Amino acid sequence: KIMVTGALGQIGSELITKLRSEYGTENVLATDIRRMDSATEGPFEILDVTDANNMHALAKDFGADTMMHMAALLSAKAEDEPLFAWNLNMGGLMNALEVSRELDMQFFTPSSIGAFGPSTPKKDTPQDTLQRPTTMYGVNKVAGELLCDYYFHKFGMDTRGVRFPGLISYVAQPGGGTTDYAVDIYYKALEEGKYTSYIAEGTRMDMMYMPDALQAIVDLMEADPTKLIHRNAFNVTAMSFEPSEIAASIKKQIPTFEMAYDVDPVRQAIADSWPDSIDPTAAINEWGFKANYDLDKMTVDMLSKLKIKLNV
Ligand code: VAH
Repeated sequence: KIMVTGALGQIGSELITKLRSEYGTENVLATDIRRMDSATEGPFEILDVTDANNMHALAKDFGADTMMHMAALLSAKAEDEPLFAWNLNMGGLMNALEVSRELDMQFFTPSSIGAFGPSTPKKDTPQDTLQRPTTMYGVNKVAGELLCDYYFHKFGMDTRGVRFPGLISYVAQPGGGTTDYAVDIYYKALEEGKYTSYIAEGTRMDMMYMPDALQAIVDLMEADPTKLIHRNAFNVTAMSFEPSEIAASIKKQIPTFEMAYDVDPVRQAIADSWPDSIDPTAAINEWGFKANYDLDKMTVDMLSKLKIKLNV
């Protein structure tokens, strides 16, 4: 029985659907700080992850044996409000780890390519390498990785995580990320036929389509623990592209699409501090990670799904 925090977030909102189809609706408790807008079936509770007592009570009452902690403030928002980001990202994580330890739960939380910094090798970034991020979000992610490994070594907790690249999806729009230009571009391509990117041409970053991200979570959590050399957190990626390449992929489907640039220095600085492409070999070798969507396959699926969602 799985408890999910941040169930209304970009990953959380689709993770709930994925987990309920894999394990049964009644076995997945969705929680978030506000009520679900669309009245979907299945267990849901209001939870502020900085409230340890409520988190413990909900997990205990539900009989959860697995915690998937997805609630967090993303990179750009965290740069705007670093203190709030620290309290939410680290306070929430510590509560989720403690509740999971007390109730003997298996544990998952995502890290990010944001856990790397300017001094990290940018090409084929190794699984084990220098991590000195220059953003509050990155500090939170590195600290989070170390904390999750600590709970594994110190308390024998079954903690597992992946370093997600930028995630692209059409269900819930991301809030406050840096890679979100790669989501916004699809909406604007259909709504306006053009997009003005806040990330500069030539800025290469790792990306992944949401279906591959959700499958990676399930595959990692079901992996044979004796095969895991690493735990928190595995590099995973499906593709690496820069704005002009996603624009070209969209142009193949919408020939009249036009791309422009108006760089946002804050989010550009964040993007520049991250790797260009990371090496997912450890995830492939230790638990069979694989991605099914490349850029063009993702573009075709995103545009077809958004045409329905936007009714265009
Ligand atoms: C962000 N989408 O932009 C998130 C993610 C790697 C990027 O951490 O902050």
